Amino acid sequence: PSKINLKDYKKTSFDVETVNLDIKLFEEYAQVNSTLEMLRQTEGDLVLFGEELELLTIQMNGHQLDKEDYQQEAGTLTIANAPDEVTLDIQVRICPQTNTALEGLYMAGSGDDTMFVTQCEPEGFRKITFYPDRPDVLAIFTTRLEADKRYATLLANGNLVEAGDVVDEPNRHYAIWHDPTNKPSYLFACVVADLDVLTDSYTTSEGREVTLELYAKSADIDKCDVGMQALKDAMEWDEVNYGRAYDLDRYMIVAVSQFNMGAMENKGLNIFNTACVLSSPETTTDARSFSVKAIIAHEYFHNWTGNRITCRDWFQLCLKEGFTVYRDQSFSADQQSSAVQRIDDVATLRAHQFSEDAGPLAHPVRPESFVEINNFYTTTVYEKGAEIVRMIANTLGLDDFRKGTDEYFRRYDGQAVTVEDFLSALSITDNKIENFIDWYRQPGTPVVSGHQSYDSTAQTLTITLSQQTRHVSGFDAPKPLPIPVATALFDKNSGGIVAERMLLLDQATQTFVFENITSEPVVSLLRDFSAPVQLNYDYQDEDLAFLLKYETNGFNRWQVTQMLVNRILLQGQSSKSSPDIYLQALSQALPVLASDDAMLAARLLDIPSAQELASAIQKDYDPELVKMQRESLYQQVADTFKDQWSELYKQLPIDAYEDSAEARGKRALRNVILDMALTADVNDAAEWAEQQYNHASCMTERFGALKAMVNHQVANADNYLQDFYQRFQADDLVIDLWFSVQASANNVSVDVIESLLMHEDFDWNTPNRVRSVVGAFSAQPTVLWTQDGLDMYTGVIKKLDDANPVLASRLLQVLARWNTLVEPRRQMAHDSLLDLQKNVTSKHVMESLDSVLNA
Ligand code: B3K
Ligand code: ZN
Repeated sequence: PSKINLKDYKKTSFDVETVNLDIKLFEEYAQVNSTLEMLRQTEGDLVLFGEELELLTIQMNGHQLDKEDYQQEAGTLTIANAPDEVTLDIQVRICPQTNTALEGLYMAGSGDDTMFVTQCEPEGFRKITFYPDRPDVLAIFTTRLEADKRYATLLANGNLVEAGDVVDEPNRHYAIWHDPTNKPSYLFACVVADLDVLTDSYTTSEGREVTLELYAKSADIDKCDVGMQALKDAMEWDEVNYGRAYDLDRYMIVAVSQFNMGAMENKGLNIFNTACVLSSPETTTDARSFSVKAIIAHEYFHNWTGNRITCRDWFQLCLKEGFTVYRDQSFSADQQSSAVQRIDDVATLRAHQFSEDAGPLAHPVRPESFVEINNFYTTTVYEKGAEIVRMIANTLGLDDFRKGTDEYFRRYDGQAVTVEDFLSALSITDNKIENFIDWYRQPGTPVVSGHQSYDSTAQTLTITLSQQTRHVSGFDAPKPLPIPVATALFDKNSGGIVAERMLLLDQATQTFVFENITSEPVVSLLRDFSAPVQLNYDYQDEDLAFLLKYETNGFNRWQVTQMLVNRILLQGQSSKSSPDIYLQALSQALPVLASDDAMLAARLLDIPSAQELASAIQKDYDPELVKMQRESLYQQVADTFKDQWSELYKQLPIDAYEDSAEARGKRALRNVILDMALTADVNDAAEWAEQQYNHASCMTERFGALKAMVNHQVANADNYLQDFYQRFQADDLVIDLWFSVQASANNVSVDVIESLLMHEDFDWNTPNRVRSVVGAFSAQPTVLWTQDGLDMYTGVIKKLDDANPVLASRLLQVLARWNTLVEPRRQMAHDSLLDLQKNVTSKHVMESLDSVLNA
């Protein structure tokens, strides 16, 4: 398979004006007839893409084409010397029933309980019919669906124009949908199913009455209210914050249990993984429910950032994803404490994106080449992409950012554009953000180091900052990036702020002078994580403890605890910080916070995950050692407050369920305290866990108790696991939790995983289920990086390579940092990867494996 390069971008020779699709579903296959009206826009052949299609006939302007009239090879169909105006009629046959890759049109479910859905982004439409399947070809779609009447629900993009019975076929019916908006093929969707619907409505600021419909299986329809409310909140939020109103009369969301990722923003017809749309207090944890709202908002926001304005080519993916993630993060920050939102977003960025950027899969936010674009739906494109938009917004200031986004929507509505177009619209008030383009081009996480010097005579504080980015092979030598560093100076005596400024570091090294500073202050940097960088400032532990006490920025209070923890865990033996200062600082902060902001208090007790710690280790990473150090620090924290857990726990009794930020905070803190108490061997803690499980008002409480019991192997843990299974046997998403709590248990072994994979409820065709076992297990580096662990894990990848290469490649990416392991694990991992290479064929897995092995 060949590389595709950004620099080779060319317009298509032919544009599509309109598409008429006729999709007939039968027991064993689907017949797809299409009519494309096309117009020449530049010289050259007419090129269509098509994969896994059985071509029946093709006509051009009414004439049947014979084999010698076109050329078919490797996924393309080329017609040379086509006239300037072309009508193509194409008939193909496809087989959704055997489509396990979950791209294109596929059948989900099994037995009597099946449905047909599509996933076209990025290149799935070419598995439905021949088409110039690229994001810069925009057309008007009309879709006719026909199927057996047992599939009562027939949906496609846009508005329903007509529906009825098929003449002479009493068991079949049809529906015709018309989408008035010009759209790329990756936003096409249809659904043929038997579903219930929750209906609501929303009147936009422009006075449009929009029907909102959320489709799910009848057993799940009572779990749709949270999603529906989130949709209405998101619609209003986008009107208020970006001046964007919805543009069709209907907005549909469909829940599907077999789906490769979270959700898909198809125009007017979103398709969602059940895990990302269904939510009820009894079955869904708070964390999951909160992310349901965020994902609903994310897909809704794509209507403007992605659909109305789309990407010129897939290299520009961050244009829609980075901006849309920034928008959904801002939306979520309005739904809870903004500090906690920022903490969660940054924790995800650090754990996943920083480690991606530090390893062999590092790539720019806008990649320059790819073999398989599916491999680039990464945390770098999404989360680092969002960080860039955030830096731009903060640099411009929110008013000018809004003027810039207004201009972006005004200028490019209805077009397929580039990152440069985005920056040029945002520069309408000011061109100070032009050099942010380098953030999109340069891979690697910059490290910002710095120190300060105070001149008591001149009463000045000088801060010196410098930046350094590792040179990723295959790219130009890194150059300095514009790095906004939000800074505040704190008076050592009063703890108050004496100066506040946004420093812009855009050279390799720079000094910043603060005047009229009457005594040496403590400096707080990178407030609210103003840039996606590693900070390496020459702090004393005492400074960090001071900031934990006095910082008014909630995010930075968390950040300093993380710095302290990292110092304790990661520095060389000799210079290692002692945990004392950290524990003292915690003991001052915790009691106050526990009553003021329970969610923040819960976060302050975070100890970075093993993967996050590993991402900072370049060589001789020893998973056992890191695990031991993490656990020993956790134990020290638990022991330090041993006498207080009981009181703190009792201050948080189980109340009637409420979905407020405050109630969620209390539940989160209660679960953290329960785990701490079990760690410290507090008398009765096992009993608290059982009580909490038995009297739980919601899943957060029940699952928190179960997890704690399983991780601490309390005497009754197995009985509770069994009880949990029996209670929720009929609910797939809860059974996913049941699998994952076992697969991610502290003491998990490869045998346990193997037996979970053999369980009668395990299903290789349901990505959620695969992730609940294999994904959960991959977070256990001490077991993953053993011969048995690797054999099992690579065995899974081999198994999925052909059936579902998108999922297989995603799982493989977890092994990217094998090269940093201590021997003999490193050699073991290398051998496993080489062996895997001999046994896989999909271009998805091959491309990832090539990069990973080139470490
Ligand atoms: N745009 C889709 C992602 C499609 C992934 C294809 N492998 C969902 C989202 O980002 O909103
Ligand atoms: Zn998205």
